[in-house]
Amino acid sequence: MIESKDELYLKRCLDLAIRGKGRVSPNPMVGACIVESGEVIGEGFHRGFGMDHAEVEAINNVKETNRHRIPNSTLYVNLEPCNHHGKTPPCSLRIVKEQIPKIVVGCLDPSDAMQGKDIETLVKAGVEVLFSEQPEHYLEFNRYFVVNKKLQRPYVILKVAKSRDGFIGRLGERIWLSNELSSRLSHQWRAECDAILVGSTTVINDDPQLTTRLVPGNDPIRIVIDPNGKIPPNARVFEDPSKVIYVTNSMRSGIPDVKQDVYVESPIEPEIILEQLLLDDIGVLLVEGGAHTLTHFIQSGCWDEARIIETPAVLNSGVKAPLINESIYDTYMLENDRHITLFRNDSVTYWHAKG
Ligand code: AOF
Ligand code: ZN
Repeated sequence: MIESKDELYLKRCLDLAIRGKGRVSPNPMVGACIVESGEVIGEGFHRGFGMDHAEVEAINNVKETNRHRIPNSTLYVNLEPCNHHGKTPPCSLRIVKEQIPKIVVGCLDPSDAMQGKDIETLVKAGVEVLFSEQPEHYLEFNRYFVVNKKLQRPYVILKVAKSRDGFIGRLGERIWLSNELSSRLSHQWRAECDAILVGSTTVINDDPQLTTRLVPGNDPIRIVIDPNGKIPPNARVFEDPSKVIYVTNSMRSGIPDVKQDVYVESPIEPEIILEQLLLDDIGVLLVEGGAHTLTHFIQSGCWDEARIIETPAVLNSGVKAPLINESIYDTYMLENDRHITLFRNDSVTYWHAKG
């Protein structure tokens, strides 16, 4: 039977796992700890896409003087250990080889192909396997990964900055709604994603760079949707060395010849673009606008989270912010005057716990 101390060690796994945030996608964030006689003798987490899995890191981190304790220990891990040869060998084999007698798991792997199958191998090898009583908590923690596996598309976050009276800007004018702090928050959101997507009107109107220059972290891939090939070749999104994916359904000359750029001729349907992006290992995507692009994603149902920054500015006229018809998930203030509201798309939720 699972005891409350077991759930505490599983929570510890999440504290470890979160250290991989922004580095492991489209893989899950996973942490593991090994406990013997009430003492943690090894801990580890998945550090980056393609790197060792958490269980292997935890085993490798057990000190030489403690290795003899491994065959009496319990291994805790927030996700079902894998049983396949992917970028790394199966963790289940290593667990059996190390003669770990018992494991406690936060949740099953959400992939249809794997769910529970990996555990079977361990059970057959005589390993005792216990499960958390709150698997939804661990699924929620890895909700990006769950969406990737269940829907075969990236986890989609919509970002909207709007004026107090509900406008996101005016056509033909570059209106600055952010202040220093909210810009930094937006850059932080970017850094936690694999890619940022904008439509052609945003590029023509605002000429954004779409980098994370205000915070430490990786620059995500920039994705530009330009159905009719209207973006000028000297737009700033093409300047930076990080990769640009340019999606159009009308190939034309005049687009800048930057080596890292990938040109995709595709129907401009969110479902089709997203399916392709996951194949390119983009597990989490930030859609930054403008109104047309955001509305397209909202109408297709292909979104998971929306983050709205409401600023004190009053514009009186302009492009209306898109409507999100979901209940508010969370809300907080940034300084005294920026209201942040978070929405979740309940129709694509496979779990019900709040993270
Ligand atoms: C991780 N990290 O700590 C665990 C994972 O291609 P691979 O070999 O890295 O395998 C990735 C899959 O392994 C992943 O989709 C998930 O099903 C499983 N468990 N993955 O990246 C980990 N434990
Ligand atoms: Zn593994």
